[in-house]
Amino acid sequence: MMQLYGYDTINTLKVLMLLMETDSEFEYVPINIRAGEQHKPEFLAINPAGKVPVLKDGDAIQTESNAILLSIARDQGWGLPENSNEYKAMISWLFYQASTQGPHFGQIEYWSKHAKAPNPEALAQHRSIANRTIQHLDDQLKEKPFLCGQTCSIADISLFPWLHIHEHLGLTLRGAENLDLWLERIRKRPAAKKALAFFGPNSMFEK
Ligand SMILES: N[C@@H](CCC(=O)N[C@@H](CS)C(=O)NCC(=O)O)C(=O)O
Repeated sequence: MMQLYGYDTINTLKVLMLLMETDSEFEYVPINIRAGEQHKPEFLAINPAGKVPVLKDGDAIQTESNAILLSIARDQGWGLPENSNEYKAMISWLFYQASTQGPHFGQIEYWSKHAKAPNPEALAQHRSIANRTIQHLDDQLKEKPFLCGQTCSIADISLFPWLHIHEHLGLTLRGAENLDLWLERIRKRPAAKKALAFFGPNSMFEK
């Protein structure tokens, strides 16, 4: 059985969502990154980078949430567009998530929730870029229900978690109705509901 090493975090949530969508059997192994368990030798033997999520399937160990999404999608036959242009768009969205949405939304969380000394300039800069991503996503969803077309793909799963908690980050979707509708469309999916409830009522994903 596959093992998912994770914690109550954005990148673990992505993988959980796909495991739920594909009805995959897995064992969840919590790694408490707030308590530093990611630095323990036992975990570093699994991921020397000291980060979650990690998916272990037999002797295959995979890190990087978007790479894990691609592998599960391929193995389970879910969430990969068949149309070649849509497939290419899906790959671009995964890179956009990892290079733009993830880092800037992550920095907003850091500067607004965790930093010991405030830095309003850094926070404003990351919020400004996050607002551009919101506008961009909203524009891209004008004529289609999901990022790559008519069906939900791993691009939607990858971009969803940070947007799900946008209010927690002090961001608004006012004026981004297409994106707001997309968010609701995904939240209503039974698999997304199960994944959002996975960490219990105290998780930031439960609202
Ligand atoms: N690019 C990686 C990011 C993984 C990552 O940053 N994980 C965080 C939690 S979401 C972590 O393990 N942080 C602990 C640490 O860096 O010490 C992915 O997409 O999986």
